[in-house]
Amino acid sequence: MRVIRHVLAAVALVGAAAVFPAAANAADKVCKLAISGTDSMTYDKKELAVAGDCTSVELTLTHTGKLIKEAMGHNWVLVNTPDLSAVANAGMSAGPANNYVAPGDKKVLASTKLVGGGESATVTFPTSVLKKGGSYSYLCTFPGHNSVMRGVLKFG
Ligand code: CU1
Repeated sequence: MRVIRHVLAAVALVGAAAVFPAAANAADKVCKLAISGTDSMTYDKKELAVAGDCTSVELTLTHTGKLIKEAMGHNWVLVNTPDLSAVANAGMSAGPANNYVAPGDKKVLASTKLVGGGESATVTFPTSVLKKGGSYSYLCTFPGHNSVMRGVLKFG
């Protein structure tokens, strides 16, 4: 009987230890955002807001059109606003095989893959890449799209 009690106590301790990592993550807050792209080369939103207590963002881009991605592909790329043109140009050079995002581009804060009509893509990124009170730009880097497919993301 005594042995069983010891075993139960050990199991309880292991259980408690397993709970601690979860408790440490209790402050994590994943905030979900959604944006759509259309066959008319537009996003449905010009502005996105992320609350200051979000620790990460899960953004889903949905292409609500019917055109294939080779003709009307869209992605969602987050940058510091002054880097917008540089990222768009580097993306164009990188081409469709890289979803029009230059591999390893440090100016890219987050990006989804390229999607065509009826498809969607999700990217999750930590808000540690953002500054509280900051304002950022997002764009579609498919060639020619960023002139109209761009918007502002605010954090905090
Ligand atoms: Cu696009």
